[in-house]
Amino acid sequence: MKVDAIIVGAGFAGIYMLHRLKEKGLSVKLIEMGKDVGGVWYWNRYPGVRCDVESLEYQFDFSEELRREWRWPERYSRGQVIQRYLSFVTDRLNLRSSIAFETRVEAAAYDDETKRWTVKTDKGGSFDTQFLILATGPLTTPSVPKFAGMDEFKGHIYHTARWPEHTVDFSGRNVAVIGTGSSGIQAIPVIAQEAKTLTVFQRTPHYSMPVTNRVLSDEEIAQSLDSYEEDRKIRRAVPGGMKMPLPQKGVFDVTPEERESEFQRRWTMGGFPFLTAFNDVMMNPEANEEAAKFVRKRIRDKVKDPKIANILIPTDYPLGTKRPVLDTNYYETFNEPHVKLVDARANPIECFNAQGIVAGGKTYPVDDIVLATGFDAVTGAVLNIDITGRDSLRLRDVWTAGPANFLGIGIAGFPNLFLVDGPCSPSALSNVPIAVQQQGDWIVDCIAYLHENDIAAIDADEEAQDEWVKHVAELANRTLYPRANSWYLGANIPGKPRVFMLYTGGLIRYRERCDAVAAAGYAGFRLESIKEPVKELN
Ligand code: NA7
Repeated sequence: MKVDAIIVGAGFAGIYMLHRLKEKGLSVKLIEMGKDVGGVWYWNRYPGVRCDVESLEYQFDFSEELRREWRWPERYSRGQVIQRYLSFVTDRLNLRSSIAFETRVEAAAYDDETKRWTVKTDKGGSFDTQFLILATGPLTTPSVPKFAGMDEFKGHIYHTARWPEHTVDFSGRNVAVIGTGSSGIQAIPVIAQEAKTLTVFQRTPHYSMPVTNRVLSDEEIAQSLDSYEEDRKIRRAVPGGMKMPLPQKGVFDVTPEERESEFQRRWTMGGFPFLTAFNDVMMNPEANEEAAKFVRKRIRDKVKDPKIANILIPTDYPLGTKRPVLDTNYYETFNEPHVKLVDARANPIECFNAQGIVAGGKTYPVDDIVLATGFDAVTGAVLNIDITGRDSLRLRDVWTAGPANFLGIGIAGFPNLFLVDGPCSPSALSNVPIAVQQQGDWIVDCIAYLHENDIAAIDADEEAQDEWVKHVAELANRTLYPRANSWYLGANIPGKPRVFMLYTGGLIRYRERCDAVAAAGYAGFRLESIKEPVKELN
């Protein structure tokens, strides 16, 4: 089948790309491995799954009608509600017929003669397309640790990112959860309410802040609709792409009393505003430590047994450098008599056996095991596709030392391939629905420019790419982010190169750079027509 563009992935990024490209009159097919749209919100169905960005922010804002037609029930949405929202958007924009569901893209190869891609799927389908747009998402490929004896375990093993569609009933069952990132911390209090016993295996303690979720009132919804235009502007004038109280001062610009009071105020608000109480928390280790000390105190307040509190309290990496978690009753759950915490750092998991999990020489018998062990993040889903560019260059070989691209959008040697919400872009460090609209608009404008100027292919220049990768690393190194073993760095996957994979400079700076490149005739990209050899425009 011959099309103008193939999009891979039906999350926020893919749906927006599909809408914009169809609007421009291109023939487009979106290929999605799930049975429905939603991306991470389709697959993450585990108990307690919730977004850590507020509902009124975490949605598209390109259409006032869409906003008026959808009613968010809660301040922080359940994953299933966001999936339903994306399904609503898909139908409302009449996009469903352009999506091939339950289909996985296995390979994509570029032909330098025709300047087109051949995309192959697991259903035997083959597409001939000019543009290949990878909207595969940063949190798509589950990380499933290979514990010895997994096959011997007699009970059920679930992964939070591949939760069954049917309801899983844990009543009367002895359950183990491995992992205490967002997925584990959200699931643990909910599973604990149902299970007979719950044993949590924690390798690294996380910093978790109260989400303070609540039902959204009609007044709040009406107010957000009244300020639709103004809020759109605000989102584009702040680095994170979401309306949130911004800091004016550094931690040490105020007295200790003022600091404590501001931390407390933000803590009570709930959610990420705590992290932005002061402007140097993510940059200055001493400032960060003040915020971390506040959180540690709150954990001690919540957990009755000081020995358990000690295991739950992070001390060896800065607050916020592993993605902080927003929870409801996480720490309090460890006060329940049927909930046990195993320090899997002091007593590493050795293997599974027929009865359960063996850690520190002891068997913990359980009926069910929940792996909340995260993702091969940011690059996993891209590299799962066997992508071959110019001169038989394989992306898997090119990215052995970490992801490289220009602007987080184009990869040198892989013409007409665009990444959305991918490595070296703001992605999960910003408000994703807003970030993907900016990147999507840039890509649509770029494709229009190519058409208008009779250009058959666009390819990132290697020098521009090297400079961008260096810039992304330099920005990250100015922050505290590289100081933790996080998925941002690939540190959670054995053998993965340790490279900070996201752009920490914020959406404003990122947009300015993207716009400057476009305004200069796509400087930093090589533009090629079918007949002529490479034309250097920069
Ligand atoms: P995360 O945040 O990567 O958390 C995974 C957790 O699983 C984390 O506590 C890991 O410990 C733990 N883990 C992973 N492998 C093992 C093994 N082999 N043994 C013991 N423990 C292990 O993934 P999530 O799904 O919770 O969240 C991902 C993002 O989704 C989140 O940041 C939000 O953006 C939404 P570790 O810390 O590596 O020691």
